[in-house]
Amino acid sequence: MTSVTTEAYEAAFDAAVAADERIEPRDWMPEAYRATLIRQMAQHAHSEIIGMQPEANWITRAPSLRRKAILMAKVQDEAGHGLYLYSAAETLGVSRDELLDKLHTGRQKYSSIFNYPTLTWADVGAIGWLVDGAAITNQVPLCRCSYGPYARAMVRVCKEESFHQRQGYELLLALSKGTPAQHAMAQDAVDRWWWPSLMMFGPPDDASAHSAQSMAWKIKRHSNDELRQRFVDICVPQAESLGLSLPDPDLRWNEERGHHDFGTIDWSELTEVIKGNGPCNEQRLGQRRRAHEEGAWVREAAAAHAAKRRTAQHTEPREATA
Ligand code: FAQ
Repeated sequence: MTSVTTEAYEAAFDAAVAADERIEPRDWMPEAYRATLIRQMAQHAHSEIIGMQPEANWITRAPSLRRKAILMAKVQDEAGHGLYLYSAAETLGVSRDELLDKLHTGRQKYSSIFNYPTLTWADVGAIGWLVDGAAITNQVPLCRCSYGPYARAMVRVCKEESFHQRQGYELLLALSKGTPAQHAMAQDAVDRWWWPSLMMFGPPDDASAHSAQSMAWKIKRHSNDELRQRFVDICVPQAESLGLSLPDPDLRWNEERGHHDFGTIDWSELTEVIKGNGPCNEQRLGQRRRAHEEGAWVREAAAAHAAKRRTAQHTEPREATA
């Protein structure tokens, strides 16, 4: 391709992004745009499937049949989200095997939040309310991402996440209104999950390596700090309705800004968790690698079955349709 043609392609790409048109898999795109999307979408997909682990830990111990059925459906939904996202990433020319290999060898990340333990049943509620709540706040703008397959996957994911957030809220409400011991369990879970949930939005804007470029490409529509602030503003009245407090003495309404001020986040904790030193990093990745190895026979059987069907179709007698 001559440089004149490349420039023409670049101009067409820039014009499409400026006009809020969607970039589709067969469209020309800068290599750095493709790489950024693969990085973010892979991290997102990995988060969905690793995110199944902390909650799945409670499926066998859910306190009622109703709660168990809800939790099983939620964990299955997360697996589904991973599949939509891996499929969407594959439209960029990478294979699912390659992405999983990068996850298993620590060359791609997943969300820091899933490296914390689920110590009590109330943690299932706190994950639904706070973690799914943060995920929705981050992902609703991704429904308008400039890359078509990612944006479309997000529409369905957000609908399901919204159900997840409500089930978490409802679970916490039941505990908060229950016995004093149940109320204390709910409060303890919120105390432990609040700050890690704020870290899900990523480093502060002045330390976010990718935000400016991703926003210029309209992959991200808002900065990490904007979305974090939006999340805090949404959570404060919800915590009040739940009858639970948020563990931040500096949290207060700022009339001038029209937002809640909140305390300083311990960014060294996020850095450590991302580096692999969180409370459960080793356990989560170990479990993921084991599940992948133990599932090898399922992938092989599915591939063999597909190959058999293809052969059968080719050798089927023609008279049947003549
Ligand atoms: N954890 O320059 P930025 C869910 C990394 S899904 C780990 O700000 P960017 C559903 C970042 O990758 C939750 N790493 O980066 C669910 C980059 O590293 P790199 C996942 C983090 O991409 C609920 C570096 O730090 N959601 O919860 C984190 O512009 C319940 C510099 O950061 C998504 O992935 C972190 N918290 O913005 C499932 C949403 N923050 O790649 C089960 C899509 C930052 O250079 C149960 N992703 N890093 O090596 C995004 O929106 C963005 O990627 C951000 C980060 C906002 C996460």
